[in-house]
Amino acid sequence: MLAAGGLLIAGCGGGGGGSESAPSSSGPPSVTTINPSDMQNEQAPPDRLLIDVTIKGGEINPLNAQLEAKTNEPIVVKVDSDVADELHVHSTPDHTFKIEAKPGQQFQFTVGVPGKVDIELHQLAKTVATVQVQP
Ligand SMILES: [Cu+2]
Repeated sequence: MLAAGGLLIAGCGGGGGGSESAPSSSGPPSVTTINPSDMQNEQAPPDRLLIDVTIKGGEINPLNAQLEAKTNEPIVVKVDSDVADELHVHSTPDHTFKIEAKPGQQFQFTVGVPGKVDIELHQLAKTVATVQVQP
């Protein structure tokens, strides 16, 4: 986890921890600079989770990704693959999708029970991502 890196992206629904900001009035006068470059690196709209998976030459991307979703939020898995495999979503109930050796495959599901959901490739025996499903 790299949560301490200061790369907190606002609006992801995560976070949760209380931020303790001690007011320091003893130091030098604080320079307030208004920075017009707001970092906005949103990759996916907040109402669904898109996972872009590439399987090529036995390499899987991403691998062991840590993602978050909400209950009943659509989760879309896009797969470009050069081998046939089986995508297994360890939710309750679980989902199994047949992956073919071709690009542009798309699978969608929702998870109705909060918890950790592993998305696995059973032939390659790898975990693509683990989705923390929030209630
Ligand atoms: Cu499985």
